[in-house]
Amino acid sequence: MSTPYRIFGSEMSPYSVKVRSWFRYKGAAHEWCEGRIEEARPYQKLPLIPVVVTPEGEGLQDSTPIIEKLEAQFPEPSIHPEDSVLAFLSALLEEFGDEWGNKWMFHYRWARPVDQESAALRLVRSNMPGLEASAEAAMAKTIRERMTPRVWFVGSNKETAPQIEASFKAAARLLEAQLEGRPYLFGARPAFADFGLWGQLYNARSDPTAGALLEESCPKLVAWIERMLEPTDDGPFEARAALLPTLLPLLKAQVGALFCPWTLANEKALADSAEEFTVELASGAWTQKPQKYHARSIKALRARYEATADKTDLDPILEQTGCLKVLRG
Ligand SMILES: N[C@@H](CCC(=O)N[C@@H](CS)C(=O)NCC(=O)O)C(=O)O
Repeated sequence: MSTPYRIFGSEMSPYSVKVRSWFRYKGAAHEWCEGRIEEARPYQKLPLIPVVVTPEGEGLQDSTPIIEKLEAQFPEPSIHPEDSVLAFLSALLEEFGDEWGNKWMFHYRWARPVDQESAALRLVRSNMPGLEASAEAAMAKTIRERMTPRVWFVGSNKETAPQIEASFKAAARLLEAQLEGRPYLFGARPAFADFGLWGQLYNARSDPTAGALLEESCPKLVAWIERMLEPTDDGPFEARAALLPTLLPLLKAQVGALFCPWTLANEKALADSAEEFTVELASGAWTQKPQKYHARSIKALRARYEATADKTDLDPILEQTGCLKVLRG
């Protein structure tokens, strides 16, 4: 038997489980390597997980390009709807999940003592399995002390915390509506959007505070979170007319009103080498230090937009939901 792909990651890393979910969906032979990051060091260009090592010994990083590259090698069943409008909206939601959804997850994980304690202990168990109880507790304390002040990294602070929490709750309700009568966001099989959003929401659900919020009021979303652990092809994607009534409100209230203006402000701050930026979002004033990685991923999304040959139907949707400006750069 040939060597399978190896995924070096953690159950606690949204981008790692996202890639694993894709591998499971495709039925592509892989080994999940948790707590073994040392083996991946020779392949790692950035100190981040996941790292995928191919059977040929090539190291891949960055979940979105990893999935895009491997999708070309494992094209069936495709994660991209045939309808180019839906395919683009799915890619937009994937980016939104990776970048904005990460704010929900990271904020809830490190904002309150109950979540900090739970996450720190699970991180120790994932990264350093087999420690004795006292060593485990000491390490969890160190991790908690190191991670808690880092919420600023995703833009969480006194001013933005209520906005992040309101966005999480509103998005959960909108996703709940999207999942009414369908197992995945775009129909009977998972799309790119499902993978990006799921990594973050699966992790949020594992944390006490965010998990309780989801359990309380979003049964369909919780069922989807469980389904996406081992996603299956249960039929085709649905048509635009069936999907847009619930998709448009999500795009408008979350992607267009929050994520897109935030993206533009973040990008401008990086171009100006600003230490910090403030942007007026629909939810209020938002101040944070710029996030470097994000400027790169939005460029990739713009390239996808440019590559969409016929934008006749796409542009009006992007315009009405407030998402067009950011894509035109
Ligand atoms: N854009 C990257 C983000 C990867 C990322 O931020 N990974 C986090 C864990 S979820 C990480 O490795 N952080 C540093 C660490 O855990 O040491 C991707 O999509 O793979």
